[in-house]
Amino acid sequence: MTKPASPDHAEPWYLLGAGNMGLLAAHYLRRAGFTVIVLRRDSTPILERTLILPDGDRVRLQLLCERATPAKGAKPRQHPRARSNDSTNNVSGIPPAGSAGLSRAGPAPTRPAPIRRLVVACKAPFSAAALAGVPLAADATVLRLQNGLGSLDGRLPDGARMIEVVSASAVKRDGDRHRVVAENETWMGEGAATGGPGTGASEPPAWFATLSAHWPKLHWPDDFRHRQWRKLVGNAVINPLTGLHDVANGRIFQDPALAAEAKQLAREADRVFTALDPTWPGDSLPGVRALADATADNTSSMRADMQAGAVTEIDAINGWLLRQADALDIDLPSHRRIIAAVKARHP
Ligand code: KPL
Repeated sequence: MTKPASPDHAEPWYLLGAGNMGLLAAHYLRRAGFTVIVLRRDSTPILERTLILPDGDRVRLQLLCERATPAKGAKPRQHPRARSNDSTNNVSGIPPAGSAGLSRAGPAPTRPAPIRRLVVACKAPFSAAALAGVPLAADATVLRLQNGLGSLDGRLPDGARMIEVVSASAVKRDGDRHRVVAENETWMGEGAATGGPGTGASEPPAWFATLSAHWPKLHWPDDFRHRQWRKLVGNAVINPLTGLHDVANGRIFQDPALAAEAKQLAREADRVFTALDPTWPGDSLPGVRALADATADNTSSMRADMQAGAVTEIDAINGWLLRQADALDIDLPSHRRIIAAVKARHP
């Protein structure tokens, strides 16, 4: 019987949403020695994907999968600590996960073991459906790696610890390959329930130090909330404008009409943030412009969704701002208009 690398490694991380960012998180978690198990609605046993890192290195990811909810008549989902070590989660071309979570020990439980660590990386509008029936432990730790805000509010057990993840990294899908275009800063911080605006006052969990040694540029900053809001305003300006006008991010500030709309959207967002937190520095536009310039050739995620005829994340991004504004009795005419325009294009 092999032992996990440390007691902290014994608890596997489950992943909901094995898309671009979910796979990148899975790769870093595995590099840090954690077991990662993908939760799926179908019975795929192993998910095979290739991650191409910025230096051209190819990482062949083979991730164990489990059904998020057991199929009728199927054997109950086993806790991975009770599963035999057949090495199937250990052939990814990245350093092995020690034997974390894959020992031969222990009898099969008679009911699904509650999940204690979960990464939610699905698109925000699918959060409710993705979480339905997932047996989360009352004290589960949940990493929310999604655009926008509020998509998990009211959807987790009361005792769960939700940690927000904001990443400036970019990954592009190309068939079964996922190309990491940029490995940029990633910030983690406490979810809304425990962290006050701009405070980021909490301590990181014990596993954070292990993970940050393997996840490049991962931080637990004191001003997490402000960083999260800066990302939100970037998405609230760039995503709907690029989606509606079907342009790359860099086009926004080259086109005077789009630049004027961007200015209005940023200004309205600043009014909301300032009302929520008087220490908010305001003047978000230069940061939005810098983000658009830094990702000039990118197809924003909302543009990609609209090109694919899919539902967008507008409700979690601009919709979140509008819900805050409504509660504060602030009018956001530009956001209202752009939300309606994007939603009119939803399938
Ligand atoms: O996060 C993004 C997105 O497309 O969702 C930006 C930063 C706008 C990059 O395209």
